[in-house]
Amino acid sequence: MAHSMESDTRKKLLELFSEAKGDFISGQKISEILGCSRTAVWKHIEELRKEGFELEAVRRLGYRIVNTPDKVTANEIRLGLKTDIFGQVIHYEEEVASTQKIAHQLAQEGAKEGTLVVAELQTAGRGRMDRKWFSPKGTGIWMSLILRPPIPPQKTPQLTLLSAVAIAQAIQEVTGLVPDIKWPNDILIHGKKCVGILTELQADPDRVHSVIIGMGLNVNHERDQFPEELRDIATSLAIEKGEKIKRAKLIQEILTKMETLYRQYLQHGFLPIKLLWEGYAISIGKEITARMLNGTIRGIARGITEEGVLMLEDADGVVHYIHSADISF
Ligand code: BT5
Repeated sequence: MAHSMESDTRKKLLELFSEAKGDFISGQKISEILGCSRTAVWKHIEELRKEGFELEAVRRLGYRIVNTPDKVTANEIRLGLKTDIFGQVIHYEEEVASTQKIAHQLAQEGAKEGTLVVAELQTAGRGRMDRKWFSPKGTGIWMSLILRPPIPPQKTPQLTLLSAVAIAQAIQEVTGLVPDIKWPNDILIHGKKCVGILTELQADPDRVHSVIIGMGLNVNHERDQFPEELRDIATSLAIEKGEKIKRAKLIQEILTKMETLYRQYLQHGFLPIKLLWEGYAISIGKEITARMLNGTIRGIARGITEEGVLMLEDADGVVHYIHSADISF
């Protein structure tokens, strides 16, 4: 596996281009700021070009960035990223079994909060309960974020809901589409799933070591790129929007929204998140079926508790508190 943790120089160079907002920066200035020779600058530029960045070079004016590729490399995500913590360390891989697996490993080795693992392709992407998550190359966002929240393990499902809100907000901001959240971990557009979230823990009974938030978004898939069995239940943002979306831009927006909500959450608790979540929720007030490991309950979804637990009222008026289930309408 080729690891790509780019050099600080490259990071600085991308920051420079980001600050220049499409204007030229002279080679001289770049070499002064980066503290390297003009030849070295030129080599870095060539490297960026190989990654698909379009850079214009004009004599006496210098370099400017014309276009960024639709890639999810660390460079792409970094260019213009405005967070303090989330995504400040990025592990990008072309191909992985599952970004969750790598994130778990890194978390165990002590990775910092906010570390992001992202890949172009997952060969063994997974959903809850070992279900498969379809993660083809180049069209989706397959990523895992490492958090180290000072909360007890039983509260971590709240982070799934927090992530769902952040992703919904980011989708709305970038595409203008208005997504729905289906408790607990699906985001739908026009009734079809385009995002799945998988929250996993490394914890003792009373202490969380890390929470790994796995996020899978169908972004630029076309209808016929989905396997038969998903075609009627899944969709992508591009299908719904009618145009392709820059994935790195969306990742940046997700990280930004998540960081903001996470700060709010740590400061004020779950209530503000719950209110936002309810604004996107489609299951509440509706008749639904909840399938759990130990049985099925049909009833009216009455809402979620302060803890993020679903309240489901059956035909006898009994309210069931559901921690994890699959919901259908
Ligand atoms: C989820 O599980 O929705 C969580 C998916 C999390 C995926 C991310 S990608 C990055 C990170 N690395 C991983 O390995 N995983 C995470 P669940 O609620 O169990 O839903 C799984 C079900 O969704 C499957 O059984 C299929 O029916 C359906 N499905 C599979 N792939 C899909 C896709 N690409 N789009 C929509 N639905 C899909």
